[in-house]
Amino acid sequence: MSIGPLDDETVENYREAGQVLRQVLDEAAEMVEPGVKHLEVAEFSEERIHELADGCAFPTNISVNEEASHASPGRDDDTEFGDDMVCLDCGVHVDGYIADAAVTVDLSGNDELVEAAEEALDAALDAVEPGAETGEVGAEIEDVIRGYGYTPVLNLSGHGVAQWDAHTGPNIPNRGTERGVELEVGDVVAIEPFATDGRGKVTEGAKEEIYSLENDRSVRNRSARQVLEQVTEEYKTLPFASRWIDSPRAEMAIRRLEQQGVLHGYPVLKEDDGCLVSQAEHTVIVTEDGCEILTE
Ligand SMILES: [Co+2]
Repeated sequence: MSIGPLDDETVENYREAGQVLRQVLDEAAEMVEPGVKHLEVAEFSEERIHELADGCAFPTNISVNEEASHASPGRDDDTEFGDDMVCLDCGVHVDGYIADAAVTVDLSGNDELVEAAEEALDAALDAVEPGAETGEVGAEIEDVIRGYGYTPVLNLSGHGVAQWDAHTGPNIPNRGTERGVELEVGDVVAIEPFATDGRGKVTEGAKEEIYSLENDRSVRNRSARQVLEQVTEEYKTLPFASRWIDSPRAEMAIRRLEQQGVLHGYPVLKEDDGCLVSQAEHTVIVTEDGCEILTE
Protein backbone atom coordinates (compact mmCIF):
# COMPACT_ATOMS: atom_id res chain seq x y z
CA MET A 1 0.00 0.00 0.00
CA SER A 2 1.28 3.43 -0.84
CA ILE A 3 1.97 5.83 2.04
CA GLY A 4 1.54 9.53 1.24
CA PRO A 5 3.77 10.35 -1.72
CA LEU A 6 5.56 6.95 -1.55
CA ASP A 7 4.29 4.38 -4.08
CA ASP A 8 3.85 0.65 -3.28
CA GLU A 9 7.18 -0.41 -4.65
CA THR A 10 9.09 2.24 -2.73
CA VAL A 11 7.38 1.25 0.52
CA GLU A 12 8.17 -2.42 -0.16
CA ASN A 13 11.83 -1.60 -0.78
CA TYR A 14 12.05 0.29 2.51
CA ARG A 15 10.34 -2.60 4.33
CA GLU A 16 12.68 -5.17 2.87
CA ALA A 17 15.72 -3.05 3.76
CA GLY A 18 14.37 -2.70 7.31
CA GLN A 19 13.78 -6.44 7.79
CA VAL A 20 17.21 -7.42 6.49
CA LEU A 21 18.79 -4.82 8.72
CA ARG A 22 16.99 -6.09 11.83
CA GLN A 23 18.19 -9.62 11.17
CA VAL A 24 21.80 -8.66 10.44
CA LEU A 25 22.06 -6.25 13.34
CA ASP A 26 20.83 -8.95 15.76
CA GLU A 27 23.30 -11.47 14.35
CA ALA A 28 26.17 -8.99 14.53
CA ALA A 29 25.30 -7.95 18.09
CA GLU A 30 25.49 -11.61 19.15
CA MET A 31 29.11 -11.70 18.00
CA VAL A 32 30.28 -8.79 20.14
CA GLU A 33 32.36 -10.24 22.97
CA PRO A 34 35.73 -9.50 24.53
CA GLY A 35 38.54 -10.82 22.34
CA VAL A 36 36.56 -10.67 19.08
CA LYS A 37 37.97 -8.34 16.41
CA HIS A 38 36.01 -5.27 15.29
CA LEU A 39 36.91 -6.14 11.72
CA GLU A 40 35.36 -9.60 12.04
CA VAL A 41 31.99 -8.11 13.07
CA ALA A 42 32.15 -5.39 10.42
CA GLU A 43 32.96 -7.81 7.61
CA PHE A 44 30.39 -10.37 8.77
CA SER A 45 27.58 -7.80 8.86
CA GLU A 46 28.52 -6.25 5.53
CA GLU A 47 28.72 -9.66 3.82
CA ARG A 48 25.33 -10.68 5.25
CA ILE A 49 23.80 -7.45 3.96
CA HIS A 50 25.18 -8.18 0.48
CA GLU A 51 23.73 -11.70 0.64
CA LEU A 52 20.26 -10.61 1.75
CA ALA A 53 19.74 -7.18 0.15
CA ASP A 54 21.21 -4.99 -2.59
CA GLY A 55 24.01 -3.61 -0.48
CA CYS A 56 25.20 -1.58 2.48
CA ALA A 57 23.83 1.93 2.80
CA PHE A 58 27.12 2.76 4.55
CA PRO A 59 29.95 0.79 6.22
CA THR A 60 29.17 -0.84 9.56
CA ASN A 61 30.01 1.69 12.25
CA ILE A 62 31.57 0.17 15.36
CA SER A 63 32.01 2.96 17.86
CA VAL A 64 33.37 2.06 21.28
CA ASN A 65 33.30 3.97 24.58
CA GLU A 66 33.80 7.70 23.90
CA GLU A 67 33.32 7.24 20.17
CA ALA A 68 29.80 8.14 19.06
CA SER A 69 29.82 7.68 15.32
CA HIS A 70 31.75 7.18 12.07
CA ALA A 71 34.22 4.66 13.48
CA SER A 72 34.78 1.66 11.23
CA PRO A 73 37.75 -0.71 11.22
CA GLY A 74 40.52 -0.16 8.70
CA ARG A 75 41.78 -2.79 6.26
CA ASP A 76 44.18 -4.61 8.59
CA ASP A 77 42.73 -3.42 11.86
CA ASP A 78 43.25 -6.04 14.56
CA THR A 79 41.54 -4.14 17.41
CA GLU A 80 39.57 -6.45 19.68
CA PHE A 81 36.61 -5.73 21.92
CA GLY A 82 37.47 -5.34 25.60
CA ASP A 83 35.17 -4.27 28.45
CA ASP A 84 33.69 -1.67 26.13
CA MET A 85 30.45 0.08 25.41
CA VAL A 86 29.91 -0.87 21.77
CA CYS A 87 27.56 0.96 19.39
CA LEU A 88 26.81 -0.99 16.21
CA ASP A 89 25.22 1.09 13.48
CA CYS A 90 24.39 -0.55 10.13
CA GLY A 91 22.64 0.49 6.95
CA VAL A 92 20.95 -1.54 4.22
CA HIS A 93 19.68 -0.48 0.83
CA VAL A 94 17.24 -2.09 -1.58
CA ASP A 95 17.36 -0.32 -4.94
CA GLY A 96 18.90 2.63 -3.10
CA TYR A 97 16.11 2.85 -0.48
CA ILE A 98 17.73 2.94 2.92
CA ALA A 99 17.14 1.57 6.39
CA ASP A 100 19.48 2.71 9.17
CA ALA A 101 19.49 1.27 12.69
CA ALA A 102 21.77 0.86 15.67
CA VAL A 103 22.07 -1.07 18.91
CA THR A 104 24.45 -0.74 21.83
CA VAL A 105 26.07 -3.85 23.29
CA ASP A 106 27.42 -3.08 26.72
CA LEU A 107 30.42 -5.05 27.92
CA SER A 108 31.38 -2.30 30.37
CA GLY A 109 28.77 -2.73 33.11
CA ASN A 110 26.83 0.45 32.34
CA ASP A 111 23.46 -0.96 31.27
CA GLU A 112 21.59 2.11 32.48
CA LEU A 113 23.26 4.28 29.86
CA VAL A 114 22.06 1.84 27.19
CA GLU A 115 18.56 1.78 28.70
CA ALA A 116 18.44 5.58 28.62
CA ALA A 117 19.05 5.68 24.86
CA GLU A 118 16.59 2.84 24.19
CA GLU A 119 13.84 4.38 26.29
CA ALA A 120 14.45 7.76 24.67
CA LEU A 121 14.01 6.14 21.27
CA ASP A 122 10.70 4.55 22.37
CA ALA A 123 9.45 7.91 23.63
CA ALA A 124 10.47 9.61 20.38
CA LEU A 125 8.70 6.95 18.29
CA ASP A 126 5.53 7.44 20.34
CA ALA A 127 5.65 11.16 19.51
CA VAL A 128 6.03 10.69 15.74
CA GLU A 129 2.88 11.49 13.76
CA PRO A 130 1.93 13.84 10.94
CA GLY A 131 2.06 17.42 12.22
CA ALA A 132 4.40 16.60 15.13
CA GLU A 133 7.29 19.03 15.21
CA THR A 134 10.80 17.63 15.09
CA GLY A 135 11.70 19.78 18.11
CA GLU A 136 8.93 18.07 20.13
CA VAL A 137 10.34 14.67 19.21
CA GLY A 138 13.74 15.95 20.36
CA ALA A 139 12.22 17.13 23.64
CA GLU A 140 10.96 13.59 24.34
CA ILE A 141 14.47 12.25 23.79
CA GLU A 142 16.06 14.89 26.02
CA ASP A 143 13.51 14.39 28.83
CA VAL A 144 14.05 10.66 29.06
CA ILE A 145 17.86 10.84 28.95
CA ARG A 146 18.04 13.65 31.51
CA GLY A 147 15.57 11.69 33.66
CA TYR A 148 18.28 9.02 33.93
CA GLY A 149 20.78 11.66 35.02
CA TYR A 150 22.61 11.56 31.68
CA THR A 151 22.93 14.03 28.80
CA PRO A 152 21.88 13.53 25.20
CA VAL A 153 24.61 14.16 22.65
CA LEU A 154 23.36 17.58 21.62
CA ASN A 155 25.29 18.05 18.39
CA LEU A 156 24.25 14.76 16.79
CA SER A 157 20.79 14.25 15.37
CA GLY A 158 18.53 11.91 13.51
CA HIS A 159 17.88 12.54 9.84
CA GLY A 160 15.74 11.75 6.87
CA VAL A 161 16.78 9.10 4.34
CA ALA A 162 15.92 8.96 0.66
CA GLN A 163 16.90 6.91 -2.37
CA TRP A 164 20.74 6.82 -2.55
CA ASP A 165 20.85 9.45 0.18
CA ALA A 166 21.74 8.23 3.67
CA HIS A 167 21.52 11.68 5.23
CA THR A 168 18.89 14.23 4.27
CA GLY A 169 16.17 16.36 5.89
CA PRO A 170 14.30 16.57 8.13
CA ASN A 171 16.72 16.77 10.99
CA ILE A 172 15.54 15.13 14.26
CA PRO A 173 17.36 16.80 17.15
CA ASN A 174 18.25 14.96 20.35
CA ARG A 175 17.04 17.94 22.40
CA GLY A 176 13.95 20.09 22.68
CA THR A 177 14.08 23.01 20.29
CA GLU A 178 11.69 25.68 18.99
CA ARG A 179 13.17 25.56 15.52
CA GLY A 180 11.97 22.53 13.68
CA VAL A 181 9.66 21.34 10.95
CA GLU A 182 6.41 19.42 11.01
CA LEU A 183 6.64 15.76 10.06
CA GLU A 184 4.52 14.72 7.09
CA VAL A 185 2.99 11.43 5.95
CA GLY A 186 5.58 9.57 3.87
CA ASP A 187 8.63 11.12 5.54
CA VAL A 188 11.25 8.41 6.13
CA VAL A 189 13.41 9.26 9.10
CA ALA A 190 16.14 7.63 11.18
CA ILE A 191 15.76 8.62 14.82
CA GLU A 192 18.93 8.10 16.85
CA PRO A 193 19.26 9.23 20.45
CA PHE A 194 22.77 9.15 21.90
CA ALA A 195 23.21 9.26 25.69
CA THR A 196 26.41 10.06 27.55
CA ASP A 197 27.66 10.49 31.10
CA GLY A 198 29.73 13.43 29.82
CA ARG A 199 28.64 16.93 28.85
CA GLY A 200 27.04 15.87 25.59
CA LYS A 201 29.18 17.27 22.85
CA VAL A 202 31.16 15.36 20.23
CA THR A 203 34.05 16.62 18.12
CA GLU A 204 35.95 15.18 15.19
CA GLY A 205 38.92 12.94 15.97
CA ALA A 206 41.89 12.30 13.70
CA LYS A 207 40.93 8.86 12.44
CA GLU A 208 38.95 8.58 9.24
CA GLU A 209 37.81 5.39 7.49
CA ILE A 210 34.50 6.40 5.87
CA TYR A 211 34.12 8.52 2.75
CA SER A 212 31.54 9.47 0.17
CA LEU A 213 31.55 11.00 -3.28
CA GLU A 214 31.21 14.76 -3.08
CA ASN A 215 32.09 16.00 -6.50
CA ASP A 216 32.34 13.64 -9.46
CA ARG A 217 34.90 15.18 -11.78
CA SER A 218 37.71 13.81 -13.87
CA VAL A 219 41.05 13.17 -12.20
CA ARG A 220 44.37 12.55 -13.88
CA ASN A 221 46.15 10.27 -11.45
CA ARG A 222 45.65 6.66 -12.52
CA SER A 223 45.05 5.03 -9.12
CA ALA A 224 42.79 7.90 -8.10
CA ARG A 225 40.81 7.36 -11.29
CA GLN A 226 40.44 3.64 -10.54
CA VAL A 227 39.15 4.38 -7.04
CA LEU A 228 36.68 6.88 -8.44
CA GLU A 229 35.41 4.34 -10.96
CA GLN A 230 34.70 1.77 -8.27
CA VAL A 231 32.97 4.37 -6.10
CA THR A 232 30.69 5.74 -8.82
CA GLU A 233 29.78 2.26 -10.03
CA GLU A 234 29.27 0.43 -6.76
CA TYR A 235 28.46 2.99 -4.07
CA LYS A 236 27.24 6.02 -6.03
CA THR A 237 26.57 8.73 -3.44
CA LEU A 238 26.47 6.34 -0.46
CA PRO A 239 29.28 6.33 2.11
CA PHE A 240 31.92 3.59 1.74
CA ALA A 241 34.90 2.31 3.75
CA SER A 242 38.45 2.71 2.52
CA ARG A 243 38.92 -1.06 3.08
CA TRP A 244 36.22 -1.71 0.44
CA ILE A 245 38.39 -0.26 -2.31
CA ASP A 246 40.29 -3.00 -4.14
CA SER A 247 43.41 -1.17 -5.09
CA PRO A 248 46.88 -1.66 -3.65
CA ARG A 249 47.21 2.12 -3.41
CA ALA A 250 43.68 2.77 -2.13
CA GLU A 251 44.60 4.77 0.95
CA MET A 252 46.92 7.12 -0.91
CA ALA A 253 44.46 7.59 -3.77
CA ILE A 254 41.63 8.30 -1.34
CA ARG A 255 43.71 10.92 0.44
CA ARG A 256 44.44 12.57 -2.90
CA LEU A 257 40.76 12.57 -3.88
CA GLU A 258 39.80 14.02 -0.54
CA GLN A 259 42.34 16.85 -0.93
CA GLN A 260 40.88 17.60 -4.35
CA GLY A 261 37.38 17.80 -2.92
CA VAL A 262 36.20 14.80 -4.92
CA LEU A 263 35.63 12.68 -1.80
CA HIS A 264 34.28 13.77 1.54
CA GLY A 265 35.74 12.11 4.66
CA TYR A 266 33.87 11.45 7.90
CA PRO A 267 36.23 11.65 10.88
CA VAL A 268 35.35 9.59 13.94
CA LEU A 269 33.18 11.63 16.34
CA LYS A 270 34.18 11.41 20.00
CA GLU A 271 32.63 12.66 23.20
CA ASP A 272 34.62 15.73 24.27
CA ASP A 273 35.27 14.63 27.84
CA GLY A 274 36.17 11.08 26.83
CA CYS A 275 32.95 9.82 28.47
CA LEU A 276 30.89 6.82 27.41
CA VAL A 277 28.28 7.11 24.66
CA SER A 278 25.31 4.79 24.01
CA GLN A 279 23.04 4.86 20.97
CA ALA A 280 19.69 3.45 19.86
CA GLU A 281 18.23 3.91 16.39
CA HIS A 282 15.31 2.92 14.19
CA THR A 283 14.17 4.05 10.75
CA VAL A 284 10.44 4.80 10.42
CA ILE A 285 7.93 5.91 7.83
CA VAL A 286 5.49 8.56 9.05
CA THR A 287 1.94 7.25 8.47
CA GLU A 288 -1.56 8.77 8.84
CA ASP A 289 -1.83 7.62 12.45
CA GLY A 290 1.76 7.60 13.69
CA CYS A 291 4.64 5.70 12.17
CA GLU A 292 5.66 2.31 10.86
CA ILE A 293 8.95 1.13 12.35
CA LEU A 294 10.91 -0.41 9.48
CA THR A 295 13.77 -1.83 11.52
CA GLU A 296 11.84 -3.46 14.38
CO1 LIG B 1 22.60 4.83 11.92
